[in-house]
Amino acid sequence: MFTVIGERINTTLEKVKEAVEKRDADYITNDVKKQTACGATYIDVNAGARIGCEADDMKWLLDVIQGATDLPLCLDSPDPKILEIAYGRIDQAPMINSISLETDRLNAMLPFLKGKDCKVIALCMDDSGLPKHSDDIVNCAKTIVEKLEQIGMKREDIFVDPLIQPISVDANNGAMAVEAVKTIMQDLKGVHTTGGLSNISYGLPQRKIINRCFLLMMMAGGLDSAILDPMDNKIMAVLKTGELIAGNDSFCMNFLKSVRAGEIRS
Ligand code: THG
Repeated sequence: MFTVIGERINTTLEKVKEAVEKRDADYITNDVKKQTACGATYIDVNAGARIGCEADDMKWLLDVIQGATDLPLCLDSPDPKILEIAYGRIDQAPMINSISLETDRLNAMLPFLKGKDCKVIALCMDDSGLPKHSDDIVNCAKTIVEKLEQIGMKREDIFVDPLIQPISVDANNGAMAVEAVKTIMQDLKGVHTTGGLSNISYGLPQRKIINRCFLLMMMAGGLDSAILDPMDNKIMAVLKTGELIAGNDSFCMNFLKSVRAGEIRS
């Protein structure tokens, strides 16, 4: 089954930031309930935007969100200390977002992850910065999966993120990500692939149509998870139709169910 990571609880979004500042639990509760109803599998929680407040904001958000949904959470921070605090505050196995091959992050995250009951997102990035070729991404993926397997993690618990970069910056960034996902799914059998889809459309108008088309191309490469807005019903319709066409919907059951529920219309 495709894993949808709902991206809306992120303090870089102005409304979320305001709600967190005011400790407006109703706003967060309402949003999380909607993401849940729209078909999220995980709720991403990113409290990074208010400098110096990340730990307190994260704790408050986790308490509110867990009162609003039964879904597991995707703890989104580059800071291993924040992830430790967050992990201690939740009552269901989370997804940890994220680990990478950057030396400091890797050295802090491997001991943290060892023996823990969780999934993890592995960013294909090392100390040399953002990948420039799909081979860089695939090589990063292979190294990081090997390191995670060495500490006892199973491939089925690893979500490899090729690090999607804007198409406005380099015309090859879309094809590079698709190619990387294809090779990762072939060469590292058993892992999942995911990513922040909307990165692709950064800096362009009409971003949602770009995100939707990109999702479908990534799914053709084997993508089986994405960080997206589940309340965008058009991207969710593309997702479900993509699953149908990719052969992941036996007897078209899910597609037909979504049509009957009014979630998919031509
Ligand atoms: N990989 C991983 N984690 C990630 C990302 C990734 N976490 C953060 C980010 N990228 C994914 N999360 C979001 C959350 C919200 C939005 C986009 C990505 C969003 N953006 C608005 C848009 O796209 O139109 C604009 C922002 C705004 O309104 O301020 O909603 O790549 N592992």
